[in-house]
Amino acid sequence: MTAPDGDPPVPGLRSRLAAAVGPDHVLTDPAVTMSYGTDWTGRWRARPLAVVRPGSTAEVAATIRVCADAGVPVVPQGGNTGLVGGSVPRGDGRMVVLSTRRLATVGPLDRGTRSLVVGAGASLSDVHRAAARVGLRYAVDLAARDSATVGGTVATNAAGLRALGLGDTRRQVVGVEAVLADGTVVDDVTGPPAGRDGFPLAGLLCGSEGTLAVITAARLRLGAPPAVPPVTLLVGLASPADALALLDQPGLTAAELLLRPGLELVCRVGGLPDPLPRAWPAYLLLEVEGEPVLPDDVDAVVDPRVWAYREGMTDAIATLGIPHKLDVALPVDAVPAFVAELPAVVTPFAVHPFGHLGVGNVHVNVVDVGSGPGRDPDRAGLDAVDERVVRLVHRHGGAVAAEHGIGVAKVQWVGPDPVRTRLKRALDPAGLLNPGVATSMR
Ligand code: FAD
Ligand code: 2HG
Ligand code: ZN
Repeated sequence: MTAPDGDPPVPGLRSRLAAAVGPDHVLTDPAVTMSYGTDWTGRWRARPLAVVRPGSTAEVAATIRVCADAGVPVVPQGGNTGLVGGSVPRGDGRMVVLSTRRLATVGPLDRGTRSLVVGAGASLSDVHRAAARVGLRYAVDLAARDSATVGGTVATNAAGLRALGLGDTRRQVVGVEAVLADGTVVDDVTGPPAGRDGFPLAGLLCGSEGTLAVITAARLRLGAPPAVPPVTLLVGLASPADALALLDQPGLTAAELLLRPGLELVCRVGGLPDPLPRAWPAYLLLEVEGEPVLPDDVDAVVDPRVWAYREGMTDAIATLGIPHKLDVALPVDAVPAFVAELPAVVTPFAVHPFGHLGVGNVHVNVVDVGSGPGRDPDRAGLDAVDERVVRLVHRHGGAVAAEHGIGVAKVQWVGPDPVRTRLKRALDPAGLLNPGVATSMR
């Protein structure tokens, strides 16, 4: 394969990849591959050298070996819904995208341990449906459930809408099968679910962001759904600080914060009515398995459909332009002050903060409201704003990376990590897997 535009030629790569996965599953036409080279927000974009779509673990291993021999970096990609730029190549014509979407098997289920083996390319919705068919549920859920894959959610340690009550992905992964950077297949998925002969791969690979191995399958723990449907309500609040008093109640599975400008945006974009008779500066969506505990005078609507206001945020913000997303973690009590200080910090841009208040995870979305979709946010000067938001996060005792991972968006803020660096050197000494992601090495 010869890459255009002066990129280094990689002789014979295409035919070797075709031998590994079949010619139909090696894509090189930019009209097709650019969608794999563009992240969900449109902020990161680079032409893949090729997109390879293996249909089995053996084909993943063969692909990795071909790329390792040729010295071509590999970007593992699932649903490409990641929001930190880690699922697309860096630099035109330099990296192969390994798409896991054909690894979409669901099952078998082990009834005794209530655990389900799933291919890395299965979507979260596939897992939810499989769990529901046997009267169980999978704890992790996101608005991107139809596209986000099991491999991607393990690789990012996705948390999502019910992390408060049910835990993040790490809490659900019992075992993982993966391919290392030299093509070795490692596995603690097959065999008895309680077997622990090998190294606990789930702990190693949850949150590794495609930098240590390509995950090909996972064994996921399923749980019993609540005996009666949960109560979902949206509460109007005079300020985000008022939300804190509502967090301490039994059976709380979700506690999601919205501010009035964000809610208005979702209503406008989604054609939704105002959810409460009067407008409030802030809103808290609560999901409670049991009886919610609320003050008498609270303005609230009880209806599971209020999830639409919360789940519509990301799409609604995308209509304003390409946002700078900083998904940050804060001590829960610090969230109201952090959110109150944000507008001054991001000026002259607009900010839409929202997120998983119950676990202190705030999604800071900074937008150049004048830009409209498609404008390059870096040229608009949003980069400089990140620095100021990061300083505010640190002032409040927070961390810059939370459920979305580090990707390329946060590398400059997290600094070198001795454990990450040593693991990377040990498992991927040539820097084949997702170079530039989550670590400044290679
Ligand atoms: P991708 O975007 O394809 O990849 C993400 C990262 O994982 C990349 O670094 C990639 O290299 C790596 N990767 C992917 N598959 C593999 C694999 N098989 N082996 C090794 N590495 C791999 N995230 C949350 O945590 N909580 C939310 O509530 C949430 N809501 C979202 C809502 C919307 C509308 C959108 C667009 C995104 C949301 N996200 C959320 C972000 C995103 O959905 C998650 O990060 C998700 O885990 C990514 O899954 P994916 O399959 O799309 O992975
Ligand atoms: C969510 O919680 C996602 O809806 C996306 O993590 C957050 O769009 C975002 O910033
Ligand atoms: Zn989130």
